Amino acid sequence: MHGIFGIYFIVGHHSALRYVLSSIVEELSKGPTKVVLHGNADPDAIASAFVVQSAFPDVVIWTPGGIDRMGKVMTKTLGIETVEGPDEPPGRLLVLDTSGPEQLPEGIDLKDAIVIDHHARNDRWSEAMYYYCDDGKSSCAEIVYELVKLAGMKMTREVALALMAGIITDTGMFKFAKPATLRVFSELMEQNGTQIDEATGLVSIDVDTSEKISQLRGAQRLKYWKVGDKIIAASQGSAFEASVCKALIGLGADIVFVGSQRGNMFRISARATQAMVRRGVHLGKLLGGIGTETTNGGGGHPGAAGITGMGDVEAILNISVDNAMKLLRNLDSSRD
Ligand SMILES: [Mn+2]
Repeated sequence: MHGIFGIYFIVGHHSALRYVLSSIVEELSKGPTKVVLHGNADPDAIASAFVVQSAFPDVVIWTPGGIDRMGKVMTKTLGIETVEGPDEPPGRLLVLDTSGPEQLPEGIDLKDAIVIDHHARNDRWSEAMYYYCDDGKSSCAEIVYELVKLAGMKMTREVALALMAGIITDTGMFKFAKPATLRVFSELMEQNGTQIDEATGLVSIDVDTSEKISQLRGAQRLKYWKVGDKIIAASQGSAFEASVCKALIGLGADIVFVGSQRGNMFRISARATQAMVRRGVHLGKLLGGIGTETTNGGGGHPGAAGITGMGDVEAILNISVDNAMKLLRNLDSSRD
């Protein structure tokens, strides 16, 4: 099977994509399966795993890199069981919602793995037996929804609500949703009699004081650069990078990078406004490029991305800002 899917993807033929999904359905029906999720698994990842667990036999959800706060509210409310620890559970490996292998524990064998994702296409997954990547989807939940529909599964209310919550969080409450996302969402509501507030309730968390302080510190340490009438900002902190990014976008920045250093490891989150994305900014590609340049792992969506690795956070922040400035200048000159 190796490599065949790559050809289908380039052809992009609808029935060919469906063929790959049906092959995946067939494989998962054999069981057992261990679903593995990226570190700090978010509601989209958790929802996708939960749906697979409900539709196929003997599915264990493995979260070796932990679960984020919204994901934890969701697992608790829906009673979703996950296995944390470093020990690999038995079963066929299914990787969901994960942009690259570097987001998983080291030494995982990808030979028989199935990878389903909606981030920018990543050649580092080429070892996997099946790599189904649809970066036209706003969430992994939408792809998994297709998958279980093909499997002929009868959806429960809980499963529908989980998918809705995954879509809501990955689209920033529909801000980044595609028309097809809304069609899936309305289908989920209609067929299961579910309401939007039930789904948001699965992922609602109070912002605690430590997060607010991280945001304030991020603002305090902020540096910014002007390119034309656009503003690129960068800051450093020790926690809540994504939340600090959001706060700095709220202050008026168009593109933001927030990094933290832990020992010799660094972590950077990046965000761009939708207006920037519409003008051609793709932070997933921008950070992915840095990952290749520096052998760190980076990737993500056009408007939200991250990079982790070994090295000096300040240096990588500088490279990120430089690349973003170049990108904005190029976009400006290509418009003239
Ligand atoms: Mn996702």
